[in-house]
Amino acid sequence: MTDNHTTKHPLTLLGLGDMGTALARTWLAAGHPLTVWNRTAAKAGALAADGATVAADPAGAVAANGLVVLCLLDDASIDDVLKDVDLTGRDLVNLTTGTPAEGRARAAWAAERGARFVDGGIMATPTMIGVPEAGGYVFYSGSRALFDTHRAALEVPAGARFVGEDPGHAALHDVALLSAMYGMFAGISHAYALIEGEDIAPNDLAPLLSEWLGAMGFFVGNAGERLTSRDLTTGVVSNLAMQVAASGTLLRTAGEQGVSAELIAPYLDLMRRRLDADPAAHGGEDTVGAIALLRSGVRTPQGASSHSFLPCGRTKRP
Ligand code: FVH
Repeated sequence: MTDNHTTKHPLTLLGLGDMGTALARTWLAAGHPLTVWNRTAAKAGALAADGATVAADPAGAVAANGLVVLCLLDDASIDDVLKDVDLTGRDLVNLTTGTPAEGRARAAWAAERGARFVDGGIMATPTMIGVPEAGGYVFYSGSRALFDTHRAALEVPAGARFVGEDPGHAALHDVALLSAMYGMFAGISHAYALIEGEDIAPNDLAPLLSEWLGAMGFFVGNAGERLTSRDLTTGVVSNLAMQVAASGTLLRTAGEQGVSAELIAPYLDLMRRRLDADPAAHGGEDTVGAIALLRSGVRTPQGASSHSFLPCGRTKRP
């Protein structure tokens, strides 16, 4: 502990799971006076030894400081912890993973209780917390005034990126990035399954996969540009008609290797449906056009809704 606690930013943390504990350690190491509470009290023991004040209950923890950070399992657990607690005048920062709708509802809930609110989406694992070179950060959205007031404390565990005053947008950014990550995990899993039982070592495929995924990373920016310009055809180098034809090879190879295509088939199917909707219109696109079918939520070539932000050709509802 440092001698200059009074110049530091006192705060309360509710939730001492793996992530909450990692957060707590960074605030304590930086000399911020920290009050903690956890449903299972034993998890607070090591932090108490490092200087944290352990509150007896959530009400006591919330009363201790103006800034109250939540790092609980899910949105429902927030109700369990805070349903009977006076939040008047508190600044709530919710680092519990949730949906955009949960973030917006939680902001309204906090306002009804006289609290300012910011929602957060943590883009880091516990081991990346307090390790700036690991590159972890947190998306924040909601009250800009709250964020500006507490920014210095919030930047202690990891970088802070404010993404707007819509309290749903931190979760939306979080889930968008996580969804892309799981898509990548799915492709990698399929690739390793394909070589299993062959004379190809996973450790030999690994650098090839990394290199290839890095090279294909251009698709992120390419898709962003096309979604913005709505130009799906200029400069396309691997057109949809060719990619759909080639996708049969991927599916046959999965069959030959005895591997389920369940992880890659949905995306290949989406490409095919986009092409089938209007081969002349969509054959010269790349795969960005398939996003229009996702927005429709309808699994037919005619199913894209009028809400789509992409030109859909004949994919709009008749
Ligand atoms: N760990 C990770 O890699 C990810 C990284 C990205 C962000 N997530 C989210 O962070 C939230 C907390 O995650 P965590 O890793 O700390 O999760 P756990 O170790 O499982 O700890 C959960 C804490 O929540 C408490 N809790 C659960 N249910 C209740 C309840 N009904 N009432 C009160 N507290 C509850 C639990 O208490 P206890 O089991 O120790 O008594 C823990 O403190 C989460 O949203 C991740 O999605 C982590």
